Parts: sequence; C-alpha cells; structure tokens
Amino acid sequence: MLDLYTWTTPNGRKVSIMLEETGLPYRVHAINIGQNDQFKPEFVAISASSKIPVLVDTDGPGGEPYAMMESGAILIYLAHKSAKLLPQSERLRFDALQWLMFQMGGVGPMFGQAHHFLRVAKEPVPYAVDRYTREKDRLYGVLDQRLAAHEYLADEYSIADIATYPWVARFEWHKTDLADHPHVKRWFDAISARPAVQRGMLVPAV
Ligand SMILES: N[C@@H](CCC(=O)N[C@@H](CS)C(=O)NCC(=O)O)C(=O)O
Repeated sequence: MLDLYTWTTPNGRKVSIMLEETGLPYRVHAINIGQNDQFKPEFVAISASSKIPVLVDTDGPGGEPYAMMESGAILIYLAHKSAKLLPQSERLRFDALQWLMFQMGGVGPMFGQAHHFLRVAKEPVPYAVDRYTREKDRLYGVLDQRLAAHEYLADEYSIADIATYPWVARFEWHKTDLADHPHVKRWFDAISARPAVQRGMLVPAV
C-alpha cells in the first residue's frame, strides 16, 4: 500500500495526479502546513526536511517499508513502480528527466518565491517582486518555446508534465495571463481535461 502525506499545494498535487494517472491504490493523509503539522515529530520522522509531499510504500525496495521525500524523486519512483509515464525510448526518457529537473530547480522554486512576495510577504519588497516576476516570465518563455515544437515536454505525456502542471495552474497567483503563452495554454488545457488530473487536483479533500 502507498501512503501519501500531502497538502493542497502544487508539490503535493504532483504526486496525487501521478497516483491517479497510474491507478496505483493509495491512502491520503492530510498534513496541514498552515497549522504546522509538518513539524510534528511523527511527520519529521518520515520527512527529513519537514515538507510535504512524502510517500510511504509499505512494499518498498526489498519488500521493506520505504519513506520518500522530494516530489521529483517520488514521481520517478512511481514511474518505476508502475512502468508508466516515463517514456521507454532512451532519448525521450532523458528529455522527460531534463524537463522534470527544469521544474524542480526552476519553475517550482521561482514561482514559489513569486507567490511569496506577491501574496504573503508582510511588507512590500519591490526588488524581490521584480526579480521573481522577471524570472517567472523567462521560465514561461522557455516552456512556450518548447511546447511550440512538442505536444508535451518530452513529446509523450510524462512525469515532466505532471510536475509542471500544478504550478502553471496557479497562474492567477503569479499574475500571468496564459493567453500570452499560447503553446503553454494549449498544453495546459489538454492536461486540465484529463480525468485523473482533475481527481488529483482535489487531493487532499479539505
Ligand atoms: N523540493 C520539495 C519542496 C517541498 C515543499 O516546498 N513543500 C511545501 C509545500 S508545497 C511545504 O511543505 N512547506 C511547508 C514549510 O515550508 O514549512 C519537493 O518538491 O518536494
């Protein structure tokens, strides 16, 4: 059995979308990060960095229970376990891993900082808003260029798209009009129409 510890955030929803897409059975445990559930000792025991998402596989490597943090690593683990959503072709497989890393190192952290300074910061910090808005716009430009020539980030729908989608879904938070990035919009609309994505985006139910 797979146990997903998660909250209503893009990093959490990457994993619930992946689980819905693969059809692997899983149980959901809501970790309310607004109420500091992530710092409770029982959660820290499975998440060294006190962040969601965490996946616990009771039938992990060697048949032993295994706990994982870091959403990108969890997506690779689930692709391996299900033999789905990481292309078979070597070239496309590495394309998917490249674009997964682009999300993990770029889209996630930069959009996250943009959200913080646009929505959460206790005082206006114009330098930070400008810096992260510019970087967010640059990243949209890179995605739009890629998707102009490829239906999905690695041609086949893969964990790279699953990782990126929930961050783009917060386009209103980072003040982006997807019409300005028509190829991202085409990709976003196609993924939004997938029933598994719609189900994954509702996890956890709160
Ligand atoms: N690189 C990590 C980032 C995880 C992360 O930042 N999780 C956030 C929610 S999206 C969190 O748990 N925040 C709680 C906190 O920072 O205290 C991943 O991709 O899993």
